[in-house]
Amino acid sequence: TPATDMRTTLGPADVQALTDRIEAAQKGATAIPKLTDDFPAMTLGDGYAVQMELLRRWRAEGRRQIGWKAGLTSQAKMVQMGVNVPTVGFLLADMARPEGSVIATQDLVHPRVECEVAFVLKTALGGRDCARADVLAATDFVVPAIEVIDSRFAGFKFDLPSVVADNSSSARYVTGGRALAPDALALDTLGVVLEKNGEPMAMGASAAVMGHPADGVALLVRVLAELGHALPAGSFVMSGGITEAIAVQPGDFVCARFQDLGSVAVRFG
Ligand code: OOG
Ligand code: MG
Repeated sequence: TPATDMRTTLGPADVQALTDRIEAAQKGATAIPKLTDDFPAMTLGDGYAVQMELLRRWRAEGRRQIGWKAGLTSQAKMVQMGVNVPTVGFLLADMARPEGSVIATQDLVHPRVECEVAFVLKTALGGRDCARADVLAATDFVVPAIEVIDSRFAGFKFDLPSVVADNSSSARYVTGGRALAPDALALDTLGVVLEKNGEPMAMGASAAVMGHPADGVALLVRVLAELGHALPAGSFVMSGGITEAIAVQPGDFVCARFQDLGSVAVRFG
């Protein structure tokens, strides 16, 4: 399945019923079986139909969208999750948490942390042929981020249609460090170390994301173009975890140290 194959099989009633399941699991922080257990014919396009209905509902509730995230853009993440197609998810303003704050795990099922390069756009970006140079030209600055993912599927086990419907496991995100213009650093060879309670748990370089993190953003733009979306100026975009994700528990302290961009830290309570 290419990342942009949006063929669908589900009818509107099934999309509503599956969105109900995801919405309840996210709001209640409860684990549910993956959606393909009941709908084995679900496609990537069906997963996005559910995700877009979830986004529509939450925006109708007054929640504000700040941007998007790419997921499963590195080999480490694909191997860890057993899914070999990158995905996208939406980010709401109320998913953000301040650097140095305590993130409540009681609102989450089984959180994990990832280290990612985030992009903030100065101009709009869209189109089916978006490439690295388009992303770099549209970028105001990059900033280091920790993403807290939380699959709503039991055992953190899923397949491509299910994880896409679950908004690519989006839960929380934290930015910190320092913002730099994309031409002020070598964006593809950034070293990163992800620490938990002072111990290095994972390390890598930003090229792990499709060769260059801007390629992760370009992929996201192309997927969204297939879904009829473009990114407005000011969008906040996360390019995908560089290393595998690390599970966290109450009391854990996580610090992601990025070459040139500084560090981001957060605690779990
Ligand atoms: C899906 C989300 C992956 C990333 O950065 O690769 C993701 C998951 O692994 O649960 O956010
Ligand atoms: Mg991520």
